[in-house]
Amino acid sequence: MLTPLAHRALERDGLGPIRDKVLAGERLSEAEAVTLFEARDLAALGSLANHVREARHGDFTFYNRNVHLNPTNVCVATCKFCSFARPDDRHASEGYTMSLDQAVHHVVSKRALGITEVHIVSGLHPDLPWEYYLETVRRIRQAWPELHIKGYTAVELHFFAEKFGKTLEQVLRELIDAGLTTIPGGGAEIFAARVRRKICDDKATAEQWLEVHRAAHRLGLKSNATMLYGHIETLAERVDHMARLRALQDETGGFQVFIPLAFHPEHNMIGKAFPKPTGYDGLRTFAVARLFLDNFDHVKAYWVSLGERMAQAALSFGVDDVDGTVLEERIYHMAGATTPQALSEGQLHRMIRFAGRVPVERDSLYHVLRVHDAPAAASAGGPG
Ligand code: V47
Repeated sequence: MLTPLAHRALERDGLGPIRDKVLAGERLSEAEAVTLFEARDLAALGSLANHVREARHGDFTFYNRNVHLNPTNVCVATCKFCSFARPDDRHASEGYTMSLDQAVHHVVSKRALGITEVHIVSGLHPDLPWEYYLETVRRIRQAWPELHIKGYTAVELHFFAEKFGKTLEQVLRELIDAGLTTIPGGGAEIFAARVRRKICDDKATAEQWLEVHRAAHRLGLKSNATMLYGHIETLAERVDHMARLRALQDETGGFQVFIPLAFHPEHNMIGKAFPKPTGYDGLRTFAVARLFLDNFDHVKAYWVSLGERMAQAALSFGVDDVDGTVLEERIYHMAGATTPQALSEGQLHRMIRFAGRVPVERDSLYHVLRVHDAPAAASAGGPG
């Protein structure tokens, strides 16, 4: 429910008509989304997004028990924001490529932890054969039949199709046969051509990224969508990004969740020019996403990218998912993230409970595995 104070603030700032559309369940235009980004009263904007969040999910806040696998950071692309990629693994350049045994062991060794998902993201390696990617999935599937395998961004899948002379359908079908179950949202960055030309001009275009997801949805795979914010993009370009996702979602219904990712400036080519986006910017981005993406069920605050405290605050700005235990994250930590490399289930519960929400363990398709509705402990502070 919107408080009288939020109503008054929205009226005062001329946002009454947008509020009325939201409350009536009507779709917002791109211009209205830009207006919301520019709203003066962050708390009132948050209340509106929270209204939509609670109407959809109540206090439920989703997380999963997952492990990340980054089999190689060797990459032929030269994205200016990336701190993870290396041109080769021949010298002491922090470039690495796991053998198949290492990659599979990295995942299977976590079995005792009750993990339900592996999230696989690699670099665009110039030499690895197609069998390497297929075998990674196949061997994890054989060793651990019930594990969800969320693997390979649209940028990687597009690269595989080009490099190995296959259609997107062939690439996806072979991976599905090997055991792939969903596709992560990485590689989307900002769709606007102006931005991609400047920060990632040698990987899949926006149209190609969207085409991979369209093909995946057609084959019955669910997928996620990200947006890298807080660098050279304008607010209108953020809205354009979300509008393209909303249009594809209207067409296929295959996206599960939208994940705004905060730019991390350390050890990459553009970090000196663009400091880390502020908490204010993060919160308004989550709120506008929740209000604009009326056909997305979930909005995720990836705690690794945002920090645990901001992720907790985001739960009042439209967010209903905090990702998971993560286990050994590399991409953000090479870009200066100071968050832990993993959180225990207990830490995730505390983060969620002390924001007044209910932790709900989900699987990769958002089936509820367990609702942890025990009351919060008596201490007032929550996670330190
Ligand atoms: O595509 C790379 C981003 C993404 C930096 O699908 C950076 O559930 C900030 O997509 N600063 C990969 N961001 C991670 C990703 C992801 C993460 C969590 C959950 C899911 C999901 C997907 O990381 C890349 C890029 O947009 N990234 N470098 C950086 N310096």
